[in-house]
Amino acid sequence: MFLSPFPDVDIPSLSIYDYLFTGLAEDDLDRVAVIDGSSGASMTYRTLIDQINRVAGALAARGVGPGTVVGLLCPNIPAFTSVFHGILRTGATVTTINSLYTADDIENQLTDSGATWLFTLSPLYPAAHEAAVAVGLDDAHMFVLDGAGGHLSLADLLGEDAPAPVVEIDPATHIAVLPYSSGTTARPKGVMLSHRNLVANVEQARGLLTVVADDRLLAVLPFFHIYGMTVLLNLAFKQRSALVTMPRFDLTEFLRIMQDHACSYVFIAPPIAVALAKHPLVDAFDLSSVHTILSGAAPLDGALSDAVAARLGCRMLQGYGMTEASPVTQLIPQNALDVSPDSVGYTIPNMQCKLISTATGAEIDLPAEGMSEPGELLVRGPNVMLGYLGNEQATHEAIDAEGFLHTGDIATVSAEGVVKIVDRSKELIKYKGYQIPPAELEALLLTHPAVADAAVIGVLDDDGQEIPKAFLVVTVSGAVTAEEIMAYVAEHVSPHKKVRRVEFIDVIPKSSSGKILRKDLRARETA
Ligand code: AYL
Repeated sequence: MFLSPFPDVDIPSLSIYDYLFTGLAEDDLDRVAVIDGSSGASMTYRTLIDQINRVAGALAARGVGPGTVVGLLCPNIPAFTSVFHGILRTGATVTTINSLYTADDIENQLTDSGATWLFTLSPLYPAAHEAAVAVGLDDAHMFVLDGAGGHLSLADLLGEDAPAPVVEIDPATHIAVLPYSSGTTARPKGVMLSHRNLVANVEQARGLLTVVADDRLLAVLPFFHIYGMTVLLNLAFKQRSALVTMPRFDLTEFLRIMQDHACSYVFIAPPIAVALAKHPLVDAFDLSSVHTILSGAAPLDGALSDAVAARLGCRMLQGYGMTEASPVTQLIPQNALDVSPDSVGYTIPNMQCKLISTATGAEIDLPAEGMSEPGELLVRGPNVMLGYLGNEQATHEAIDAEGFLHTGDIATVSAEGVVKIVDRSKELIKYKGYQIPPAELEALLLTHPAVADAAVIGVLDDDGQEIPKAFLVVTVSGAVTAEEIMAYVAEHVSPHKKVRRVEFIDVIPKSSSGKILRKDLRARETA
């Protein structure tokens, strides 16, 4: 077992609302909390807290409270922050929904999470409404933040001026959020994160990231995903800094917003690092305000990291973790200048880790010097989820009897405790940091009449970024083209899940029990 090299931090036993928003000094209340990157409109902490309480009041008056699950389907706009925390303030649980999702995906999450209320925004309204109708959620249970379809808007709720409820929340057991993750198995599952999980992860990470009140954090990574939720939304508010929101990634707009709003701390996933290192447009903007960039959610190449740092003249950090760990478990700290950009840095405070052999399950010894043997990384700490909603079996597969979460990632660790992620043993594919469960694409491909068998794995594109590739066996040779297959998939899935490469083969390699031998397919790729 290896521990965090940092001393434990105290984790206050508070609801996320009390932890972030109770007892702010007057000076802090007057600070800017959120800036809409597109329009420049801003909101102070005073306004934010007032909105949170009004949203909570309006919801509580409708019976929303402990035990209620509320869906939130909304891109990064300032209103996300007041609605998200407003729902939590009532004691209800928020299930954040990927704003790229199709109506089917939304319906599945609403059903599985048991959501009985839904917040959305007009551009997403058609898909949201279709899903709401399918699960029997009536119009009175749906809010459209900017007002559409005759639904109540955020302005309507704020105008009700209803008092925020008084709720009892046991931080350790009360489920705050239900983001969805496949973990190490096929289907997306609701990840039960308690108020304590969320508070803990901010407390564990903030000393290492050293975000300060004068920082402006660029929030292009979605708040619905745990990276944006914890590292942006919650950590920024704890530090009384300002979030600059962007609803979707567009390189020119991203660069403009960074420049015009003098962003200092920028949070990205690796594909954005590729653009920052290589794209000629970057030179057309003054990015001198940026002192730090943190990449997370997928592997970042060390040379790419160095190239971004050199081009922008900033510090490049990396974080690693999983939705199931709220999410951060390892980080390159702001002040640790000697850590290799190829690594994910040190284990954060209050966490214990293990590496186990993928062959035998035996614990791997730590080296006296140099790097250890590779093994599956196991993590334990106050940020590890309560479990998967309604799925005890998956919970027991993910968290062992000693409380260690099995990450499905293969890592090595140095004598100094620096962790490097070297491979992934689970099936999961990450496209731009988003999860794609291959089994979902395989099931869809099998519904195409010309496809006899299918397997999907992640492969690297020319920029070293992971993309999904399908291996297909066709019913009759020449019955379908790669383009037709890709178009068929694109019609049925949300854009991030599209199949981006196709290869026709004679037979899908399988074990005697019928399991796809993904290793063989991966070996074929690198051969
Ligand atoms: P989920 N390097 C390699 N793989 C990574 C990394 C990384 N830095 N970060 C995440 N992954 C992969 O639940 C890994 O396979 O959470 C892991 O099991 O969407 C999986 O992604 C988890 O995917 C931060 C910022 C952590 C982000 C995150 C991770 C959020 C992704 C710390 O500072």
